[in-house]
Order: sequence, then structure tokens, then C-alpha cells
Amino acid sequence: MADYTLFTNPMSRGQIARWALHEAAADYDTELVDWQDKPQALLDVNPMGKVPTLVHHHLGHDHVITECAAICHYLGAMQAPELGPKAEEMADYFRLLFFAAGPIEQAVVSRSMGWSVDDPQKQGMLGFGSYEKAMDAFETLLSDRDYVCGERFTMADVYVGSQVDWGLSFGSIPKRQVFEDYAGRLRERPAYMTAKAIDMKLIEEVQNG
Ligand SMILES: N[C@@H](CCC(=O)N[C@@H](CS)C(=O)NCC(=O)O)C(=O)O
Repeated sequence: MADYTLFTNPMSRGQIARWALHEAAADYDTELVDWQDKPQALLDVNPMGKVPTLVHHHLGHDHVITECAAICHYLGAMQAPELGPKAEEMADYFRLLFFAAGPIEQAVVSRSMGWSVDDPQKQGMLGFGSYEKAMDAFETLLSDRDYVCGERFTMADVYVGSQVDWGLSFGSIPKRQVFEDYAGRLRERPAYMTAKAIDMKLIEEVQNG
């Protein structure tokens, strides 16, 4: 048995976890999840029945990790500490990781669902304020650096970068130079390319029956 089991579907956020597994050079098996017929083994470990769900088989215990941002950090911490934050990088690392998983995710999803709140007072109650405010802040936070922590790639870039990469591909975040340049750097990473190729091949297989 491999060290990790990844429950995923190639057309899902599971792509983020696969990229993280490859960045961390982790040993893993894939369990493909059919939305119409989810495996009992997935439902047993994740009451949400969502993917990605990662199970770490470690020293006789099965540890279950869900939420892409948490999966990225966990894999860094357990498998590739050099891709985790140094003391002086912690603030940027956690700030952007949580900003992307909270406000940016909410801004993107609310917009794609057609929800918006125009009342400035009510916007103050929303964690992301407004789509425009969240995107402007995201651009500012990424504008003076190559990666989340500055000049060095860390596991936070897998998650933050996926939000940008996916957002640009699906038109859910604006095509601004800062976002394009950041995504361009990440798309050149060998682990990104390897993971992407695996999911693209799986998608092709599903589409060709
Ligand atoms: N907050 C979760 C979101 C996971 C999620 O919503 N996954 C979707 C696919 S992208 C899913 O499993 N959908 C199928 C379902 O909910 O039945 C994360 O960041 O991992």
C-alpha cells in the first residue's frame, strides 16, 4: 500500500491535491470517484463525500485530510519541510493561503452563482467584502513578489496558484498581468506538468468512454 490514498475526480479540485502530492514527492494511490456512485470508502472517511480527500497511512494509523489548502500545507509539513515556511515567511505564507481559501474562494463562487451585495454596510459583513475589493487586494498582495513568500516557491503556492490558474482558465478572476505572470511561473513547474498530464489523460479516458 502506498503512503497516501487520494480520492479524486480528474475534473475537480482534486487536481490541486495531485499537484501538491507531486511537489512533495509523496507516494500515493489514486481512487477515482464517480459523482453518481461514490465509493463507500470515501463516505466512510469524509461525511461531505467531497474530493479531494486524502488519507495518510502513517505508523499504523489512517489520518484523513480534506480541504485543498490544508492538504497542501499538510503534505509540505509531512513530506517536504523545505517547501514549508521559514520563520520569516510564516506571515505571508499563512496570510495568503487563508486569504485564497476564504475570501478569494467566496468571491469567485458568489460571482459564478450570480450573487452580489451592493449595500456597502452589508458588504462589511461579508468576509470577502466584494468581488472587486477581494481581487484588487489579491493583486496587490502578489504584485511585489514572484511567489507567496517572495522569491521562493512554497506549498502555499500550490493552493494560491491554483486559485489563480483555475480562475484565469475559467474567467472567474480578471486577466491582470500580475495574475498571468504568477500563473505562468507555476505552469512551468515539473510537478505541475506531471500532475496536470495525469488528470488530462484521465479526463480523456472518461470522455472517450
Ligand atoms: N472546500 C473543499 C471543496 C471541495 C469540493 O467542493 N469538491 C467538489 C469538486 S471540485 C466535490 O467533491 N463535489 C462533489 C460533491 O460535492 O458531491 C476543498 O477546498 O477541498
